[in-house]
Amino acid sequence: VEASIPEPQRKAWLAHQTSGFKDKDGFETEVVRHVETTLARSMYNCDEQAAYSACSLAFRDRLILEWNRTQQRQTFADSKRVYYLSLEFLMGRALDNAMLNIGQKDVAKAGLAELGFRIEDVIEQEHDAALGNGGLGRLAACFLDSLASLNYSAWGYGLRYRYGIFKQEIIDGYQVEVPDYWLDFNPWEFPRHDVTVDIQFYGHVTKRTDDNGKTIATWEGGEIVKAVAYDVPIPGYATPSTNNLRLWSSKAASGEFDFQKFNSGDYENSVADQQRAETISAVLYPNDNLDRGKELRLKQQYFWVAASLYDIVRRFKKSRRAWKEFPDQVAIQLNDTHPTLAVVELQRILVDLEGLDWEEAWNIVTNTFGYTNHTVLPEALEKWSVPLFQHLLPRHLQLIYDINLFFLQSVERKFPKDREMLARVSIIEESQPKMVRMAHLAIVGSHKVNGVAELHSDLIKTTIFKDFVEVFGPDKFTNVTNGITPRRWLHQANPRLSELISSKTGSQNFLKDLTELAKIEHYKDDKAFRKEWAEIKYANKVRLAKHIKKTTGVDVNPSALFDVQVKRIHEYKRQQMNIFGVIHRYLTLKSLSPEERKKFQPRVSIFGGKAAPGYWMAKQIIHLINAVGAVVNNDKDIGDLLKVIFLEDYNVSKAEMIIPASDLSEHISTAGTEASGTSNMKFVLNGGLIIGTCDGANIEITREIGEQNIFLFGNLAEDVEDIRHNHTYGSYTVDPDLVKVFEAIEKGTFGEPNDFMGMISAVRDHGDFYLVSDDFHSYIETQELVDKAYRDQEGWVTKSIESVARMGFFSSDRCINEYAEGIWNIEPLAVKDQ
Ligand code: GFP
Ligand code: GFP
Repeated sequence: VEASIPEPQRKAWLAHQTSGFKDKDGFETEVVRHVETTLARSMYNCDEQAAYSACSLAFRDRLILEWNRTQQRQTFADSKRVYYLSLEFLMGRALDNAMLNIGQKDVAKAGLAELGFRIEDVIEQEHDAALGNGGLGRLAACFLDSLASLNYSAWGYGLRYRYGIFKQEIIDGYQVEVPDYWLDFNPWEFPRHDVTVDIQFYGHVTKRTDDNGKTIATWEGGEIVKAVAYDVPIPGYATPSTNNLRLWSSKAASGEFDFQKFNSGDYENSVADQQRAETISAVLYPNDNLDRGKELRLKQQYFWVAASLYDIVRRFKKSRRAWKEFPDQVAIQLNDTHPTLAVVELQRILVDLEGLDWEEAWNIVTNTFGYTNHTVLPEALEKWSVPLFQHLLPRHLQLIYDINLFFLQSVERKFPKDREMLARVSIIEESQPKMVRMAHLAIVGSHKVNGVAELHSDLIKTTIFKDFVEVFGPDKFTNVTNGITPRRWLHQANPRLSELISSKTGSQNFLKDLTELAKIEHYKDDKAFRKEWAEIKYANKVRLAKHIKKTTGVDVNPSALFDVQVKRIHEYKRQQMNIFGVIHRYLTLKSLSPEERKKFQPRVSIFGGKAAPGYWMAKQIIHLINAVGAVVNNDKDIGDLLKVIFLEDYNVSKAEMIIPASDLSEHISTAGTEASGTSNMKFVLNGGLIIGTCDGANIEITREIGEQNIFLFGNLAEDVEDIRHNHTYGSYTVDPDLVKVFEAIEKGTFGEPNDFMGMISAVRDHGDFYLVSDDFHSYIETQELVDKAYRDQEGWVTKSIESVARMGFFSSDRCINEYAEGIWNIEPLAVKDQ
């Protein structure tokens, strides 16, 4: 790199190349400089918000140097890069992460203290970057951390939403959605006004034949919207590698507004055009695993993939290689079906714009893409209506028809005259109106399809994608079990535990190789170690108890068992079963004499999570949790024996506080519905135990940590279909304990019963699709086992230590290495001089 800097600039360049602050004085100087110049304030009126801004800017300066060097290193190496296309990146806060990954949090802590600030308060000032709904978006964020930490040449591509996932307020027990305007001051992004792409929508296609008899299609007319790049540096842990997340923002292409309209007095419309363009990247769609087929969402998808592909192709062209080398230089991962249009767009670029033959182009396309599926719920699989496609992306629809034709011809050759097979696998669903099935397109357009946990990857092969296994053979389908980054989810979220672990493993290397956690198992009988282990959990619970008091006014006893379920609210995740179980516990306590009650294990049931705004049942669940809390928390008979807490506005930074404070967490989805889960991994890594069903990654967690360290219950995935069949065609009765719970609700114990009847009748009258009643008895029994196990505090600590020691497998580093080897065929880029 150095050699490429022209002589006149080299000296200045070299002087500028120190990354990291020499010491706390160097850090302070930078903070003061940013306060006084960038922020144009004075140190005498520097509040915590200003201190946060200046501190972030100081670290950003450091990151940018490394970012530049990393980008240059990757450009010079000219080796294969991977592009992770995700409509969601649930990043959370950046400052703490940057300080820890660079390894200068101590310097910042000391420097801020000298300037009169507590680092924790400064970190708290940052607004979460909440560009995601839940697991899928947070997985993408963990992947970026691992890709950078492992020195892979990798970029993320996403949308820069003006509004991330809504902020949740709880008012009178109900969820109220408030817009999340997070961009007021965001030091972590760089606008690149020089990196823009014009994106076309609507219009029509003309075809002509050239001199060689080849048909040339041209997409004309319609409207143009401009995509502007915003870059977010992604620091690797303990490596100078700093990768890029490029987010696209939409802008009217014609500049500020249409001057013709303006001059003719039509000011309103000229502004309206501009607003219409900006709407594309305005909001993240809240997801409830139900595909709603909104035009704006399809516009978002095309806008984002077209801009990203333009950028990827432009970068590829810089190296002047032959097109057939494209898949040797570029791997693109489709995070769910949201970016599937990229398959069609690349084919369009190659055929229409670059003049490649169909076959040659299609070969390149299919060798470039990989597709990750995150759900087997059929209602969540994306479909777009053909008329909508025809209107918005007329050329893409033609290409989809051609892709489908060639694909179906190949199926016909393999399964002659099997028309039902053709209809089942077709990319086009012959419904009214016809629909484009995006998952089918993603499978046909990719060389590998993966699920996110073993059970899930098996299920996609035997259920939703069964026919494709027959068509393509089993090798195309693979599994990569999800993982989490131990940097954020242990080191950052639970610094004391991280420190205790490193004191026993001898270094912080376990943060780079999580299997080193195994070493702590040697200390599981060490008294001092165990004592500190338990103290750390207690301290984390005290911290959460303070937050609960501050935000809900409820006092909770940190010695009680903290039982946590935090995740998106969805019937398949079964928060309703949890709250029914809480009601059962309450009724049991009420039926006991004060003496008998004393024998009960005190519990705090903690819930958190957002309901999609249009998901009525999920909102009812939130309301019931709050209604139960209002009664139980004020019942003098109950006192500390049971508290029910709903924590408002669950997000990444709250997760960092809640997860380390959990004794028990609930991962209780109906077997076969949760693809993997990743919070289950976070909880165990922080020394909490799990109550869970045999679903998703719970199964692999059990295999790693041992059956004695997890509380499993409920029906198995393989039996779910039969049970459902029986609900519909046989006889079924609701579990007697659950009947009592329903009676209490219907009697008005928790307020107006009508408010909760939807939840009851889903179980009692509408076939209990999620098997709440079938699993209830075993759930309650297993909770009793939990109580018993918790009373044996020594035994509990042993389980906790053993579990953490055996969690090495669940690092997102392992996961990324599997993708790199099995799907992307890419190697880390050596970082010299470090
Ligand atoms: C180019 C250069 C990089 C530079 C970036 C900044 O990258 O060195 O850091 O632009 O946007 F090569 P490409 O996007 O062209 O890869
Ligand atoms: C989805 C699946 C989860 C899975 C994540 C990441 O999460 O089981 O762990 O994706 O693969 F449902 P949500 O976005 O639906 O929370």
